Parts: sequence; structure tokens; C-alpha cells
Amino acid sequence: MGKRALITGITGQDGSYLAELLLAKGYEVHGIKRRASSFNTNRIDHIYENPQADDARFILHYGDLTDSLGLTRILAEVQPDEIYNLGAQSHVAVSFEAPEYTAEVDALGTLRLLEAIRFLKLQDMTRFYQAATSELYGLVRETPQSETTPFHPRSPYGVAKLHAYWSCVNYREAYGIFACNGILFNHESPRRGETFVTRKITRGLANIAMGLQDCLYMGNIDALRDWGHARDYVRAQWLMLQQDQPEDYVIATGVQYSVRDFIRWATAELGLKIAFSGVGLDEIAKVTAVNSDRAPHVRVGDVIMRIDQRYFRPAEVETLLGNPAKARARLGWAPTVTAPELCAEMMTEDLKTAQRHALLHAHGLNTPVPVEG
Ligand code: NDP
Ligand code: GDR
Repeated sequence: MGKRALITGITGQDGSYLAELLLAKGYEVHGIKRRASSFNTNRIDHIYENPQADDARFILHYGDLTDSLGLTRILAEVQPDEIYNLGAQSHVAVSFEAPEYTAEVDALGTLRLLEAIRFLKLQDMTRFYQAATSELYGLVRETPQSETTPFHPRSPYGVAKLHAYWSCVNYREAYGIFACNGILFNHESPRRGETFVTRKITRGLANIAMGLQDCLYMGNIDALRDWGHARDYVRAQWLMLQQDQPEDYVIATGVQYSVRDFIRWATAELGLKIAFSGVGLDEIAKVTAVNSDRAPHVRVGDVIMRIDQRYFRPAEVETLLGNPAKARARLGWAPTVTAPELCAEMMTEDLKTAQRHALLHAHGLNTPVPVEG
């Protein structure tokens, strides 16, 4: 019989790719989903199975990381071989607006799961993956960042994830739980949440190309990140739990670009040439050439990006660059998609969606409005 996995955050970007991976490997996959007033399963609808079927291998449970008893009940029922704790309030900027909730979910939620493993005496059978993050490094002390680089988080999100990181280490040391922190650098995909910077750019530019939005409003476009593809990164999550010993690993590409670079690639995918001008909050990006018909609503001279103070954070993480040498050596893991390739894939998918929305709009049907983020 295949293994049984429990994924928190299964409706998120990583949860959906990880569920696909585990199902393909023959796992029975259980996921915890939050009750919402509207459907929140669009990333996993394609793998949903009839729960009444005897051979169903994909099973959802209502639950929330703020609810200890509910989590403990689900663990007792499922008796998982592996738990992947991907659930989180994962938006850094939002964590400044909702610091207490972020700590409840991201810090204490992790503790609740570890404590449930201990309480139910599952430590000999259940392995635990914690979605740690490069946001732990925050104000970076050395470059590139590795498993031994000191932490200095710069947001309530980062601070909460630091608590979770150490809870994981502590339960490993104190109770022998097979618990691993995956210190993952930014990873993206066409399923990325719409308010994270890469998706905001590809979605916004696709909407501009199709005449559904006028301009993209951005924050700190000089921030530097190490971006990889989510599909590659969930493979690393699984690999960590297949080792003989529980350890923590940095997962990154080892290559760094700016948000500005990402905007340039995304516009180039649309056949647009742009020039940045102005400084600080007055900086803009203007179209200087249109070389294809992928952006039928864009003209030379259009201003397609402006800076908006609203998208700056009270404390910024200016630069992140990971060193994935340990993962390469011990897990045999390597990324397969570069950041420019990732951008091209996201741009293509968002352009298809925008074209569809433009068609609906032209026929007076409902079109989703641009999102803030
Ligand atoms: P998403 O924001 O796409 O997904 C987050 C998931 O957590 C969603 O399924 C969400 O449910 C769920 N969730 C939120 N709050 C709760 C709660 N109170 N109880 C239960 N579930 C909850 O994140 P990603 O898939 O991008 O990231 C996965 C994990 O990895 C997160 O923990 C994130 O912090 C971490 N991480 C992500 C990185 C990245 O670059 N993507 C890098 C490093 C770490 P719903 O769909 O209902 O909102
Ligand atoms: P991050 O991702 O904060 O690194 O956290 P995000 O894509 O939100 O920001 C990356 C960088 O871009 C800058 N930026 C903007 N960001 C957003 N969202 N919107 C904007 O308009 C904008 N303009 C500039 C940001 O200031 C930042 O420097 C992500 C999340 O997935 C976390 O859960 C995860 O832990 C880390 O990556 C690793």
C-alpha cells in the first residue's frame, strides 16, 4: 500500500503542485482546506475525486491552523506517514496589517501540529515538513545565504516563521520527531497568488495588453530576489522527507535578479520595449517600441508602470540570494527552470486569461477587476 500524506495549505500554489506530485507517486493524499464563503479550490479542482469512491486517493478535510482540536482530530483520523505544513498567511506586506493573525497561523499553527504529533504519539511513524522561508534572513548578514547564515527577519511574517523554524528544530531535538525545515527562496508559477510581485506583473501586463487595465502600480522595483519554479521546489520538499536523517535545507537557484528585470522580461514577452525614467516615486516605464501583435491595446508612448507608495513595506528585505549546495549534494536536487523561463510561462498563461476576459468584456459579460497587492 502507498504512503499517506497530509498537506496543510493544499489549496495554495505549493499545495496544488505537491498534491499532484504525491498522487503521481501513489500516495493517498489528504488536505486541510479552510471553510470560505466562496469556492477556494480552483488550484486543485482538476485532481478532485469523488470522496464516496472506495478507491479515492484525494481526500479533503475542513480545518484551520488556528484550531488545535480540529487539527488533532484530523491527525488522529488520517494517521499520516508524512505531514507537509504549507498552510500560512503567506503575504509579507499583509503581515504588517495583520501581525497577530499571522503569528497565530504561521507560528502557533506549526506548534499545534508538532504538539499534536507528540500528543497522539505519532512521532515514530509521522515525518514533518515545515515551509520555512528565505524571509528568515531578512536583513542579510552574508551572501549567498546558506543553512548556516544568521537570521534577522524583517516582518511579522518573517518573525512568525522564525518561531515555526525553531519549533521544528526543538521538537526534533526534544522528542526525536523527523522534522525538516525547507528554507525555500521565492518560487512562482502560473498558479502564484495574484498579489505577489511576479504574478502581479504578468497578470497586470496581460490585462494592459488586452485593454483591461491602464497601468501597473508598483512598490520597490529594485528589490533583488532568487526566483525558481514552484514545481521544482515541491520536489525538494518531498525529497527532504525521504532521507535517513531529518535536516534543514536551503532551496534556491543561486541566481539573483531585480523586480525591474522581471518587468523587462515580461514586457519583452509581449513584444514591447520599455524605458524607465524619473526617480523615486516619480519613476515610470514608458513603451518605446511595439514589435508584435501580442499587445493590441498598447501604443508607443504609453506609460505602463508607475510607482505607488502604498506598495512599499515598513521594513524591506532588499536582497536575497540562496546557496543550494547542500540540497544539490545531499538530495540530488537542482532547479530545472530559470527565472526568465518562469516569467515567459507565467506571461503566456496570463495572456491567455486576459484574452478570454477581453472576449467576455466585449460581449458584455462579467470580467474580473484588477487586484490590489
Ligand atoms: P499560498 O498563499 O499560495 O497558500 C497558502 C495556503 O495556506 C492556502 O491553501 C491557504 O488557504 C492556506 N491557509 C491560510 N491561512 C490558513 C489557516 N488559518 N488555516 C489553514 N490554512 C490556511 O502560499 P504558497 O503555496 O506560495 O506557499 C506555501 C508555504 O510556503 C507557505 O507557508 C509560505 O509561507 C511558504 N513559502 C512560500 C514561498 C514562495 O515563494 N511561494 C517561499 C518560502 C516559503 P486559502 O486557499 O483558503 O487561502
Ligand atoms: P516576498 O514576495 O515578499 O519576497 O515573499 P513578493 O512577491 O510579495 O515581493 C517580492 C519583492 O517585490 C517587491 N515589490 C512588490 N511586491 C508586491 N507584492 N507588490 C508590489 O507591487 C511590489 N513592488 C515591489 C517587494 O517589496 C519585495 O521586495 C514571498 C512570499 O511567497 C513569502 O510567503 C515567502 O516566504 C517569500 O516569498 C520567500
